[in-house]
Amino acid sequence: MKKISLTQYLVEQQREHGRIPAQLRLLIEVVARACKQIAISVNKGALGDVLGTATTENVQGEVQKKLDIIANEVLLEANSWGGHLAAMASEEMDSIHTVPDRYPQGEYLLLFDPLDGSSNIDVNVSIGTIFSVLKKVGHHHGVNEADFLQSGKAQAAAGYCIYGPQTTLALTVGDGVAMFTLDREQGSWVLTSENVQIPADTKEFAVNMSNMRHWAPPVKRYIDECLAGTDGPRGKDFNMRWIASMVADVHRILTRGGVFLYPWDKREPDKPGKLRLMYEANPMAFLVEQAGGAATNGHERILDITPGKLHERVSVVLGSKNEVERVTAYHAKAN
Ligand code: AFP
Repeated sequence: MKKISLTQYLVEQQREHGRIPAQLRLLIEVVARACKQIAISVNKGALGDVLGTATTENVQGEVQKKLDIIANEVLLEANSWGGHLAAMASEEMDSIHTVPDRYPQGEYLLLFDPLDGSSNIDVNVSIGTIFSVLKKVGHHHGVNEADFLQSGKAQAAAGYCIYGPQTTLALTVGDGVAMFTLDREQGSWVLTSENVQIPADTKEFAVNMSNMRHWAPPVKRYIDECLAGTDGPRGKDFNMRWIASMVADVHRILTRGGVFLYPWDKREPDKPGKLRLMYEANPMAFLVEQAGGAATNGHERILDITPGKLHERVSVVLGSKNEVERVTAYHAKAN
């Protein structure tokens, strides 16, 4: 593959497909640069004052890690001056963050989980940043939370950066998925794969098995059949992976296939699931569908869900199309 930079890729994509107008290109480049900055902090580990917990809690009522706050600050600061954004929303902030009045407001809305997989920070396991881009609809001045409540199929772009053995950025603007690896000598993002495709079948599932006794019957049935292997109805053995960083589990699925489940469970029946719709499930569903995979909440396409609240949660089943369809079919039969 020709070694081209992120900038050249975006310019050529705009020339070819016309989906990356100047403001969106600037947004993507600014977010990619912010991820490089976050990677520097992540890679410092114990050598920088970045491990452990801060003294604060986020809107989810979770104790924040120092890196959660650092990553959030980096993204807010990087995106404030460019004139490409009207406002931002983050897992780490109760309400939306509008661009300061001293800067021009743009037409895009940026949502992010600045540091996904926080429970893995202090044990040196891959973590990531997830982002989703919407366009502000309507021509009213100013921006409010309601402007963000658009279904995932309205996304203009989505992506993540995984801070692992390599630092890799995955991106879609609706014309397939491309991946860029950080060249640390040059400090630049280099295109390392494009037109990523998820195999429709797989022998690998990702779920937190410790929750098994709390799942709804269709999920239990699906996993039991995977565990039954060649002697069971699936007639093949399965492997299991659970990294507990959604970015890392999704990256593996984009790279070699698989199915990821974070389903509803009966411990908190009013909570549809653990993962957040707007800045975890929607961007990952966009990427997975663009790579030929599928993503549902067990019943319907994640990208079709109309959000009611900025921080609402959702059940997630995503990855290899045939497996996601099987889990969804088991839910339909159960209803
Ligand atoms: P943290 O950011 O609190 O570690 O949660 C990560 C996450 O939102 C997602 O990245 C993982 O897939 C999932 O939660 C892991 O959840 P469990 O720790 O319950 O397995």
